Amino acid sequence: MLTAITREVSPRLAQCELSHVDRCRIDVDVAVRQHAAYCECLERLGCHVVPLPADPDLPDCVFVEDTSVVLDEAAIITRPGAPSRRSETDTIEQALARYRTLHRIEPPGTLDGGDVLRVGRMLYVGMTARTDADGVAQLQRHANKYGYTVRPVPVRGCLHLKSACTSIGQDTLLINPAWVSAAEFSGLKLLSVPPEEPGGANALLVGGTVVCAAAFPRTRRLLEDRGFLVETVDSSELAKAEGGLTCCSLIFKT
Ligand code: CIR
Repeated sequence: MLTAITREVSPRLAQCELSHVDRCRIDVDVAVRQHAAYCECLERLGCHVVPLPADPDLPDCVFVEDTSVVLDEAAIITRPGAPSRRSETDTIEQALARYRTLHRIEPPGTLDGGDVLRVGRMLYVGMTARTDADGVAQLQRHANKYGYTVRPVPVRGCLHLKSACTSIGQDTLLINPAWVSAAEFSGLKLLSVPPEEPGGANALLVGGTVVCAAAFPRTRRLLEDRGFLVETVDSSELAKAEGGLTCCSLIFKT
């Protein structure tokens, strides 16, 4: 079975962290509706959704992906790179303790889950403003125990590695080569998003279905033409907070 941990949208979402996106007005009610539709989509695709309550003091708490790295054998609670996001991990840690042995990234290291792309036993880790060398080294120490290899990957022009590429199944990565070099992923099949849809590279694989944001119709068509099963959700309001589709859930086997 697949379990998906999600967290409700904070009423203070508009005070979120922003790095590569200009601040514009965010309608929290719309974000809440879009997030509910996202959770329904996960349920439709077979996930048991575990919704956690928002913390009004944590504007970015809906973006649970950044708070941990969930492997089949254990979970690593991160230390998010943005200081305003550090205490998001408390609630997630409590929720994950039911399912996995926990390890933690300790200060001074930083690591955002959005920078960790898992492909089989390989963990590609984006070197970004949120994830530093100490965070990667700590992740490596924990993950090595379970037989995973960690490979740091340079990223430019976007927030996280998974803004630039995501795994869509069939040994294939959906990638925006402007943000991460295709050469980092030798041995994998790569599908480049249309250049006019750079954010399309953040798609979410759930079971055998690729969930794609409604803002990227060309990416959707490309995926369908290549035989992928695609579902679309509208996440435009969460995108104003620099959130993609992977960042709103922690999906793992239970
Ligand atoms: C942040 O800057 O931390 C949030 N506003 C957005 C985080 C998105 N997380 C993700 O894509 N994994």
